[in-house]
Amino acid sequence: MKSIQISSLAEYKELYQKSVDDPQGFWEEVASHFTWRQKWSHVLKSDFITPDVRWFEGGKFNITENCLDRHIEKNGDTPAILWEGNNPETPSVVLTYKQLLSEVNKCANALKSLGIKKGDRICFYMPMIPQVAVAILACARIGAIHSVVFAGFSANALADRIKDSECKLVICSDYNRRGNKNIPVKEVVDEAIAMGCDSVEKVLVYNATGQSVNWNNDKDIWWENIVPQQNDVCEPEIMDAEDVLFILYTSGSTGKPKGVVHTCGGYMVYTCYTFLNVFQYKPGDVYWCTADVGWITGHSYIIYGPLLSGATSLMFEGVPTYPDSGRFWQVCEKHKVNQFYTAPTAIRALMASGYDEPDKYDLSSLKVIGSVGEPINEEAWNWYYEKIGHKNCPIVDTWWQTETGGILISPLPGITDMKPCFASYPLPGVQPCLVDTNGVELEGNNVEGLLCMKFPWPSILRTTYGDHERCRTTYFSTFNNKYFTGDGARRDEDGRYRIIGRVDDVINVSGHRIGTAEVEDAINQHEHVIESAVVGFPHNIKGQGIYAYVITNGAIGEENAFRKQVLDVVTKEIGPIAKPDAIQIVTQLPKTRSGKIMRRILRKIAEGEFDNFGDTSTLLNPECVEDLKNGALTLN
Ligand code: 7RM
Repeated sequence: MKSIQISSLAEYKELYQKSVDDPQGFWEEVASHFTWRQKWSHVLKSDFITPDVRWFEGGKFNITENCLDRHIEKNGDTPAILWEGNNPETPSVVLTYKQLLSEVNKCANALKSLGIKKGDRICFYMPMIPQVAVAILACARIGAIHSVVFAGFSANALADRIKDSECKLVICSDYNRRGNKNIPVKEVVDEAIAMGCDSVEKVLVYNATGQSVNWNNDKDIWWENIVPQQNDVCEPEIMDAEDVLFILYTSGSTGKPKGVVHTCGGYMVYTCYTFLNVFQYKPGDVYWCTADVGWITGHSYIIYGPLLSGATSLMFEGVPTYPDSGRFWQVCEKHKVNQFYTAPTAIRALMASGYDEPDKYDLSSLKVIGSVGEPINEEAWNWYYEKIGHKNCPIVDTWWQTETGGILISPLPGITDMKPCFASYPLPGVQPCLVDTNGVELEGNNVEGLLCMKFPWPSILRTTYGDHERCRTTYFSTFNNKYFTGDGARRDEDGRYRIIGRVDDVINVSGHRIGTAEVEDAINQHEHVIESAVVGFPHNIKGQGIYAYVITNGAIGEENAFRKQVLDVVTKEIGPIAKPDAIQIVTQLPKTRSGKIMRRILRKIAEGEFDNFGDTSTLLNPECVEDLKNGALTLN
């Protein structure tokens, strides 16, 4: 392998085969393209899939040296981050690799001056501004562990996450500009800290908007007062490949969100390898991923993957519809974007708000367009292909998860073929399989089943923070010797995968994972709620919407006022992204004799499907089904 980038179908096939026959040899070669201070003792210590896997153990390095320092000599003046503000009038900001390294080092020295050391956890609650990238890399440079929380989560949700990983420092901004809104950020952090986040010693605040905020002299520090004056040299902390790089919380089917843990070495190798291959990035290209850094897509494909590759990564502060629904395309035109990566929900929303809107912009710079986060429907795929890609750009429908760290299944543009709505083929190094509910592997093609992985890849999660057993039971014990993804999928006659969606109690709303249990717990906080059950239903724009069935104590008064209160409770407990689209007030939920809610029935009714409930003979209260149907809300 001369470069990490695959350039032909023959090479793809050859490498895929090699990665199966000799995974150690395959990954050893990929890893040799990075800067290590000391070579690893083993590429991989396990020949089956387990969270106890170790990749490149004994290898010493720092990921930021690979993201920044090693590009300086040849590409120091190449833009690393190209920032576009919420307001189109705001001048863009460019940080070259040289400048970014200098900013990161200053910030790293500031973190040190605050007493932050290797292994300490830092919580980020930040808008999409260059400083979030600077601070994340600064954190990694000194060996501290970042835990980025999406700035749309509520104070409650933030507090839970800060407490779970006992963060010493919170880094935030004063406000967050989004569309024509100015959202308080520092205020939410204050509120969260007041909820008993005793581990937090300091709050580092970046003054992004200049508006006034409450100030606590004991804890709060302005970024402007301690970062700019630091020395711009900071020797990177030398890390082991298996030292923790970050924690990122994600929702599962049960309980509270889990802190998915990724380690330095495998994550570095895998995100760079996938970035270069899936987007076929070439020097000089401008790459744009519209995700928020609060999600895994932002971590892997705005920050680490692109910077490890020496790419120019565009970072956008705003929203797709401000000042109007042409904004994405205006930014593509303005910066001559070559690779564009977004979510189906954004594509559907923009298609709905102006089918021909993209025609007003010159999108001829685009070479590859990508999709991530949820299944893309055919209509959206076609619009994206025709109106954005002008039938010249391969669409990379990339399937992956927070837990996988990087893209596992995706077309390689210009290399493998493409079929609408198919994530298609696994990348070399990835061994997917489909199993039935008993865990029996489905051989051959044209089969449908549960998507698993049979062999580890370098950026597989290592644990869920503070609860290794939970990691093992959630992902590695449903089926023997396999990692279970939670998704259902189909393999077509040529071996391409089509992802159908979650088979567990996780709802994918606009590409964001939300556990039904989490939403139920939030709704149950309302004083007049006795019990609730939440399911997903197909939603035209969001992919899935949230449908809540609620049993009340009868003291709720006017129903719509009550519904509004329920939405407020959910906003307070989790954040606006988890607000139900429909709340049906019911007197009973369909339950089995063992007391389990039969969600299948609730899903059907939410879908507007009133028959074919399957076997309901185990229902304790079959009479409630008629009432549920009668009270059903019509949606979409
Ligand atoms: C990257 C990300 C993971 C879940 C995953 C799927 C769904 C993601 C696709 C997709 C169909 C895709 N991480 N998903 N990508 N479904 N096609 N290309 O989204 O942890 O937040 O979500 O998202 O259900 O399990 S995530």
